[in-house]
Amino acid sequence: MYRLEMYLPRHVVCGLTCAAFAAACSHQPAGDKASADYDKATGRLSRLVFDLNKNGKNDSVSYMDGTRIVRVELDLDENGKVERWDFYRPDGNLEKIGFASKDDGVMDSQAFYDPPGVLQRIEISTKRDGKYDRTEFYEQSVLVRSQDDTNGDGRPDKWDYYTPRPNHAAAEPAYAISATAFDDSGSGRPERRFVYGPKGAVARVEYDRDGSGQWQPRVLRASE
Ligand SMILES: [Ca+2]
Ligand SMILES: [Ca+2]
Ligand SMILES: [Ca+2]
Repeated sequence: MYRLEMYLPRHVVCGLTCAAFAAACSHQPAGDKASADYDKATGRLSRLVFDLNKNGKNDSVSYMDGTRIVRVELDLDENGKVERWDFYRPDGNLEKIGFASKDDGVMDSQAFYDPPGVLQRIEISTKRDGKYDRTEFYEQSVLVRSQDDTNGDGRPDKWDYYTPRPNHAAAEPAYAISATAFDDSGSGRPERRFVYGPKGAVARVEYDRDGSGQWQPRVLRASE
């Protein structure tokens, strides 16, 4: 995943405010030109339209507060629908990236980053209705936990836990699922969980009905 702020927008911003822009434009193929809009009241730069993949057709829009990038919208396959949104914090660091998995202009996932640019979590709208009902949590870019709101009441009711697999084969995931927990009564917390064995089969079922944090195991019989 590339970091947009590392190359183009700042150059474009600079280009629009200094003589270097004219030189840069001379290397563009024939076609669309980059354009800029300015706030009528303040005169500050508010919007840039430019050709990120340099094929002669504009594909990206950067919303600006002067020289600060607020949000960049990307349509790099130029089908007229945004497939990616980059959001920036006031300090210039990347806050999150939104994606349209169907390349139709409908954002259905958003990946959040901490200030050094490290992935923290991904929120997913599984029904693509603007409600983010699944969240995946990452540590060192590896999935460690996820939670789902399976009944749409706005609260998670299913949790999955993952164990990193640092020596995994290239074609295999970097994690293995270690447990799945459920909220059976609507309490808002895990009450029952499946703990998986090393080969992925359920090794035991545990209960924490009273929310004490003390899980009581129940060993499965062969018939179960
Ligand atoms: Ca283009
Ligand atoms: Ca597109
Ligand atoms: Ca729920």
